[in-house]
Amino acid sequence: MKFSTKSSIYFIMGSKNSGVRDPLQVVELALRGGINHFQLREKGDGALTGSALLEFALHCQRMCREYSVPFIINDQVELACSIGADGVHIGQDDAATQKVRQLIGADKILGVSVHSVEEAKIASIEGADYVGMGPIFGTVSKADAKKPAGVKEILAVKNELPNLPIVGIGGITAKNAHQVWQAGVSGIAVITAITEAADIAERIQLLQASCKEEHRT
Ligand code: FQP
Ligand code: MG
Repeated sequence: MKFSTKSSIYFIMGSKNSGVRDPLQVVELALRGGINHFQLREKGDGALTGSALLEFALHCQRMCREYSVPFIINDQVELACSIGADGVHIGQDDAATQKVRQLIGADKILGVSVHSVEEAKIASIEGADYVGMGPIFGTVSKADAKKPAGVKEILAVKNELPNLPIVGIGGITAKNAHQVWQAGVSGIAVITAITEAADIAERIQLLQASCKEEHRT
């Protein structure tokens, strides 16, 4: 399965990201609202493990299937393989790209976090379908996040590797998303922009509109 290059609202969430709301209900509302990709990112304080994680992942997978939204798992390649997820997202400190590609097979989606043209070239050669780039703005969702990098490096990667889909991440909101689309990304990844929205459907509409208004290719 290849990464769709059409403008994607790429929602990332784990069971601890939904505040007072039920995480599965937030995922359901996001799917109903029209997200295009879903990544299960279960990490940090109180993260589910073992059979509880398996059950949560299977539930998310089932819902994604109902909406024909690719279900991608962050970091945990073994879990992704064991339940037949649609894809995996890994970073520079996670398993090696080539090895993960071998494990998941050619048909699955493989996303790799990169921070430079050099890393993007390597990821692409080693089998990435798309690269995640950020943090573009300041983020509260990742404890070990690097400093905000803006869109400069995204422009450089777009210039060198025009056919490699890029997903922007880090502090993206409905208000600043147009800057990210303008840099030429194929998708914008958000956590809190959706999890903290009072009205999730309305927020997703705004994120979608941010692309239509400002994305000129
Ligand atoms: N881009 C994306 C995506 N998803 C991610 N999870 C990351 C970047 C960050 O390994 P990584 O990946 O650097 O950190 P962590 O495992 O803590 O998320 F493009 F898919 F939006
Ligand atoms: Mg990772």
